Amino acid sequence: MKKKVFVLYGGKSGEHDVSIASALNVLNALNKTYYDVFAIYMTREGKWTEPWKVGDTPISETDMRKTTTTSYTESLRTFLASGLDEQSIVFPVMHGTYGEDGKMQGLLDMLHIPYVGNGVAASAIAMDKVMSKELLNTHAIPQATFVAFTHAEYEEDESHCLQKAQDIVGVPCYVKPANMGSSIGISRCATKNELAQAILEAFRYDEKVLIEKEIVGKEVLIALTGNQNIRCSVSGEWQRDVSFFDYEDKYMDTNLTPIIPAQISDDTYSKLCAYAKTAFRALGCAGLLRADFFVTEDNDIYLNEVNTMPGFTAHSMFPLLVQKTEDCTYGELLDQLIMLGFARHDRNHRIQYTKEVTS
Ligand code: G1L
Repeated sequence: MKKKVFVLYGGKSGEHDVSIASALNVLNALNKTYYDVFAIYMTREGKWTEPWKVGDTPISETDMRKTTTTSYTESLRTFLASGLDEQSIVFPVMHGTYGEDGKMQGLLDMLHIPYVGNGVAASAIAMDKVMSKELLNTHAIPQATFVAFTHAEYEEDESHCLQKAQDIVGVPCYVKPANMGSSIGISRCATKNELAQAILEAFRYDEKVLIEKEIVGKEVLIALTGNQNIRCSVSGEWQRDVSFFDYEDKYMDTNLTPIIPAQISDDTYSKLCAYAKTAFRALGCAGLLRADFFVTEDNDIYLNEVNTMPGFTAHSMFPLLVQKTEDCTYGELLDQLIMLGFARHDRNHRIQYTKEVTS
């Protein structure tokens, strides 16, 4: 019998369009001889559309933005009644329902519905840059020196917080909202005079703010796949093509070319893999993780961030790294992740069952 794959995409987040681009690739690449494929769109307003079936004919971005919306509860009911069975799996190509990761995963857990990728805890922790930095610190993974404040702490004693940031982190530094979902609200401070302004800016987007020391180095990415057995990809980096001018003679620095493997030594690569695997285990990841590092001129290594829901178009680094490592297609990567999703679900079921029997 064919498996059913329900691809969830869109959502109430800044990454709405990123989600659509990624889900478009996923929907078209899923092998329709193995799977009955359904797409479920959540609008920017947070309304679910009816699941619609994707056939052999490739779909377009216009198809994906169709909004035959019903209210949240109505279509949630539709979704749950839409013929989910033992052979069904959800592929969530979006951040959590309301921008906080882990919520959709929690809902699916409670309904015993298998899904692709990371569970509640890993998704929620990775979403919060402060929580993930604190957790990974306890596993001796090198990271840029940082401090973090809640809005309440900062309000209570601003000058103490500023002093702490200067003493522990110093400048140049980056000030970021803790929430992983927002790429906005991030500033670089070259002098201490810019700190207060940058912190206030970051507090516009989150209750918690992270201040971290600037690391000068190149960013090297590693893709991890698996559940208990973690597989580490080759490394990758983006090379910025600065030699482009557009027709208006404006400087374009948006051309990024992937370099796979990254230009690093074998020794550095082994260290990156070891740290990446430690991070995967520390976060309790399932299915996949992208670990992003800085490698300095002196080959010092710092983990920059982990991503439980990495960019996922056919040209994104995560798929490219896995494809290069496993010598597989984008479609075969999806098969792998789906298989891992079912395997994790079966294992969780067995654990729950065993506990019931022994109690
Ligand atoms: F399901 C997977 F494979 F775990 C998965 C889910 C979501 C991989 C990658 C993503 N990525 C995204 O959802 C996004 C980067 C498009 C966020 Cl909006």
